[in-house]
Amino acid sequence: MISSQNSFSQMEDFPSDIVDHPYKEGEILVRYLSATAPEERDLIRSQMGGEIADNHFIVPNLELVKLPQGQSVEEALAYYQNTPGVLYAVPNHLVYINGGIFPPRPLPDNPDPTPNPFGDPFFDRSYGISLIGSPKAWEQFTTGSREIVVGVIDTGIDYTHEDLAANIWKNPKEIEGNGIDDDNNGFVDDIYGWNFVGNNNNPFDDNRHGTHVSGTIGALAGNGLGTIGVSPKVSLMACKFLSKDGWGSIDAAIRSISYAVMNGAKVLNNSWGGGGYSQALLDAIKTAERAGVLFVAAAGNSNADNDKNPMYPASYDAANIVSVAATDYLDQRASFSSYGKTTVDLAAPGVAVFSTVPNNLYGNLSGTSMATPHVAGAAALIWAYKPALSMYDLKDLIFKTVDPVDSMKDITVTGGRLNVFNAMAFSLLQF
Ligand SMILES: [Ca+2]
Ligand SMILES: [Ca+2]
Ligand SMILES: [Ca+2]
Repeated sequence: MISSQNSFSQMEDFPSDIVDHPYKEGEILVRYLSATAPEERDLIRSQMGGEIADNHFIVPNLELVKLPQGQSVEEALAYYQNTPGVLYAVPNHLVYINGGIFPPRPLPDNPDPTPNPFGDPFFDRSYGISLIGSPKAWEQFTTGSREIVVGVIDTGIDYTHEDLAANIWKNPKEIEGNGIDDDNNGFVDDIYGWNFVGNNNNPFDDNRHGTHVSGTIGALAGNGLGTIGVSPKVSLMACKFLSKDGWGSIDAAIRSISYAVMNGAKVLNNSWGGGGYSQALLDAIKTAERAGVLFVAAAGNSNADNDKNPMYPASYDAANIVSVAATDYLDQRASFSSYGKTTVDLAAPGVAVFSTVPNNLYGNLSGTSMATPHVAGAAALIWAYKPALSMYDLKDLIFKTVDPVDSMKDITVTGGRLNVFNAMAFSLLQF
């Protein structure tokens, strides 16, 4: 039943850092000034032989432009960037998952096993859920709410998994399998989310990363199976934009953010990064901010100072972003975890994290990818308890109630590791 013996060797080939910021050939992202009329855009595009490949973005006046055969991205950027009416033109950068590293040694015994409140057989392996005070929060405050939607922007989710299925978001206004876009949201038969890699309605996880992240946010409690997530009741929306091998493009990330925000997600889990600075992605995150959506992002696995070497999207300057470092079961910094006194906010458990993987299996993975969903799950649990909290107040609450830990002192904004119980207890005093 435990899948830790399964091989997943392609993960070991992942680059720890990408210096040259790869992008997709044959297309770029162009944002026009709002005053540029549609016919002017058509003219600008046609003069270079470009065509609209996609414009279903939450960012107004943004298009993915397909370049004509033989035209380089550099040529196209030079043209669009120097054309009146264009706000900016940027490459369609590639990004990758920030986790999936197999722990170098077997999981040690949980140093402080919390009595299992629900009897789920492997809960004591998910040490991080206890370390951040989740069992006390469930006992004293809430076990969460299906009303809170978390967008898992990742490799997809095994939405049939025995320890997740009852917490998977289902589009309430869409009728399955009738070939009609019943809720008129631009996506036909989108029941669990969307697959932005294959552009279809099946966001099933063909990697394992997204399913693992999902279990940390919201594996089911009290079902006699597996483990328990930080928010045992929640709605997990599957926005698949990373491929089987863990890579994705900025345009698909923006479409995922657009879909999640427009379909009711309050928290976005982003266990991915890379690709350098993209104004288009930042604009999408800022649009999510205006919708009151929290954007939780992995700090990266390069053991780097993000203040000097930013990891995007975690390092963008947007007030809804929470950048998450990884600590282990003793609150030591994970050897791979990036950090940053002004750009990385707090830590959460990210070493040998035990969670769900596809096909009703479970396994341990490490990465800031695995730390990030502890924070996203905490945000969902707090919001279930205090739904009127603004996104800014929620973020502030999480930051000011961390457990201070020596390993994060002076290398993160808060100097501490997430404690969801403290946050909820403190919310009684302040809100
Ligand atoms: Ca639909
Ligand atoms: Ca339908
Ligand atoms: Ca369970």
